[in-house]
Amino acid sequence: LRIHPFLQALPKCEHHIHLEGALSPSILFTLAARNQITLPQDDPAFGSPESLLARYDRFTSLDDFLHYYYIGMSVLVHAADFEALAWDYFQHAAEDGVVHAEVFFDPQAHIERSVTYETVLAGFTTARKRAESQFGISSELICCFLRHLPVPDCISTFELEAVQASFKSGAVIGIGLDSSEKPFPPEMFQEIYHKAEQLGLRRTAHAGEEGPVEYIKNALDTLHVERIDHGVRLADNEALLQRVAKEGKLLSVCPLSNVLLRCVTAISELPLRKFLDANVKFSINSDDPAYFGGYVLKNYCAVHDAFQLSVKEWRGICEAGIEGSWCGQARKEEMF
Ligand code: ES4
Ligand code: ZN
Repeated sequence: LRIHPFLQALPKCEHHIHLEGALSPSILFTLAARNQITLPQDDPAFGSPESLLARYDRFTSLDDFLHYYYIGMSVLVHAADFEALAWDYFQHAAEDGVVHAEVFFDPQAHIERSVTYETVLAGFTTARKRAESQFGISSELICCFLRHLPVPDCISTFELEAVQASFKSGAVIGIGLDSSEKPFPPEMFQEIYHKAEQLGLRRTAHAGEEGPVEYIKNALDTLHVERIDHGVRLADNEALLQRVAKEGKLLSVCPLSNVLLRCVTAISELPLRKFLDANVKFSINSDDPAYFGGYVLKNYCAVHDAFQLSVKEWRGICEAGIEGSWCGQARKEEMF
């Protein structure tokens, strides 16, 4: 895999990065020791940062990955831990030439361990401010709900005073839906998305990663999402593909993630040529960079090696990413 200086220099926006997925094995072990968190003793993968990293090469599915993802984040306890995690991500983002990042986080996974929403938000906010002042990277936070948990749990988290306050202040601009996709179809979460729409929040959802193309349609029809996370299965339905193109909705595609979690066997199998030809907008993203072998530039390079896109096509992809971002118009114009 070559590093392409041209791709590094493009004004890249990232729309699909789970901050908890930026937890590197080395930070994971450091925080586990500092916070006296016991990692599973019965899984040799947790023997050392090196053995854990080696295990990440052998994910068999989304759920196999999520098992490690939820154990990993159990080491995050204090605001300083969340700050260190986000700061590590923003340093990589700066190196990779990211100008704007809209980042996901999973509050339920922390609240259920008695880590407060305020703690999580405080750490992330400190890191975001530093990324803005030190690197000029603008960012937004998107609060994700875990679809494998009972819907009432999602709703009560959404209704928490601290969560509502973060929406009202603009600290968090929107909501997402993640974790195990099947058998948790988007329409289960209508109530929360309708409440979010009424509050004027931005809305996205993971759909068509492991789940079928119908989940993409249902996310659009029942959740009124403005973006689709992954959406690779969109290629399975020509009419829906045309509709997404016409509505100008952006897919946040995660190439290395799709290979590592075996949604496709190779990057070349992704329907990116089809999306370009049909005018379906997409951005390229890292998803869980510490788990999937690389940050966003590595995803760009892998796509280039598989598809040999033209300079014009690359510029078009980055322009679509800027247009599909949820920042203000003034910031968009700076990025072009
Ligand atoms: C995720 Cl790759 C992926 N899919 C669904 N949920 C997730 N949470 C973190 N990474
Ligand atoms: Zn994701």
